[in-house]
Amino acid sequence: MDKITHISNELRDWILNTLKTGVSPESIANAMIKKGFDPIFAYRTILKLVNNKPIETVNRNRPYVYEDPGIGKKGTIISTSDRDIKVLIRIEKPFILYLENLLSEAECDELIKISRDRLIPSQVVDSVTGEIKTATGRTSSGTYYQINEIPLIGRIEQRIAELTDFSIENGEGLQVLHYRVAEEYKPHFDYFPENKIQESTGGQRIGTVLMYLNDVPAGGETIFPKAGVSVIPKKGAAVYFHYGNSEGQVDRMSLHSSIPVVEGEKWVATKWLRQSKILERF
Ligand code: PD2
Ligand code: ZN
Repeated sequence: MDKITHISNELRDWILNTLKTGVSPESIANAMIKKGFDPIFAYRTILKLVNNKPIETVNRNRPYVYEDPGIGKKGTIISTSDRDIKVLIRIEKPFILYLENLLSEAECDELIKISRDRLIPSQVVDSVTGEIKTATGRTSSGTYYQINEIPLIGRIEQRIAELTDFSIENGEGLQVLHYRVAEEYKPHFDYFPENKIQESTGGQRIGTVLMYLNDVPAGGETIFPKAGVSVIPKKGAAVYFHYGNSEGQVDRMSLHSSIPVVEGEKWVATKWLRQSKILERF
């Protein structure tokens, strides 16, 4: 079949927007080639759109540049309109905060209660293709909520927005996860592969708020292996980690996992934050 040697205005706009989000020109050219574009045409087109700057990305091979996120500029007690949250541990590289008192005991119990009947096997984003699929590395089950689906969710979302300085629109729907004994989530990054970043859905993920809904008798820690950090689940506490900067780089030090539960069960709620507002939701 003949290779494609022209681009529509829509594709041109998409490429320009995607370049702005920090995706490398090389990845876009490769995605075009995969879709049937003539390789020389794809590279020439992208080269023109980046004004003949070198095709190799400006960011790719440079070390990640750490920037203090909004939450990092606040003090050790972060007051939101309905709750004071305490920063107990702060790690700079990768950026991780351990936060006490993000949720009340009653909120944790209620989230577990409403989620129990709607759990389905968890899925993962393939780190190469970006496809969403079930995988042996993630044996938990979970459920998603729409933004402000019920007053409890809306209240938590408002609190997270005040805590992090990311607007509610930058947040994906809250996810509640359940792990039984031996269930785990193997090491992964929360950010997307470059070729799966879409401006209309908020661009790259750059921060995660992981809230612990119960105390786990044994196992179930969240581990950051490259940083040598192990977070022990505590009901109502949370860990915030930040792994994307204004240059579109992502921090590979943010690799993390949930190790197998040894005794009891583990419940968490996750709020992923995008670099811009999510205009299209599913
Ligand atoms: O449940 C956890 O501790 C955990 C660990 C790593 C959750 C996630 N990642 C996640 O939801 O992305
Ligand atoms: Zn994760």
